[in-house]
Amino acid sequence: MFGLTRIRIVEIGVALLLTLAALLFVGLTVWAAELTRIEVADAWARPTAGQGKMSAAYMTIANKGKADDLLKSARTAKAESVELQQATVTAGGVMQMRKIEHGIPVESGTSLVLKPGGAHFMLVGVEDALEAGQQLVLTLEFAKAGIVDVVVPVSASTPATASARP
Ligand SMILES: [Cu+2]
Repeated sequence: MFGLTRIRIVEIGVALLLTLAALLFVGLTVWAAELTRIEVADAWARPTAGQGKMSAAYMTIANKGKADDLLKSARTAKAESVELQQATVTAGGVMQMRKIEHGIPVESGTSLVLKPGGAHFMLVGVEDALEAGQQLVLTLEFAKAGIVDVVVPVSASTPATASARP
């Protein structure tokens, strides 16, 4: 009889441990999700011009997680490569674009605004022309959040939903 009781205690102990493990797993999953939460809004990309094989994409990337992150790179099936670029206007009024080499930090609680005249994605080697009304999928890679796929509508100018935001 004593033996049975001991087995019972072991069973209860195992059940408790499994419950604790399950709770810990759920807790860690929630914690990891909170640590890295990237939200993208107002994405759009320019149509290609004529025979041109270039396009640019813009969006607002909000880091709503608890950890600082880094936008490392981007890619799309529609282009040979996607570069992070910074546009600047020289004293002479000439627009220049240079490649951003080591990604762009997105600190916790902040938003990275990629917009015409500022930082943006440059799509290089776009084989099939992009026309307004189409869309493409841009795959972003973050140091902590990992892969984030963004559906990007092609539009000739900043969509109304994008400019309406503060
Ligand atoms: Cu550019």
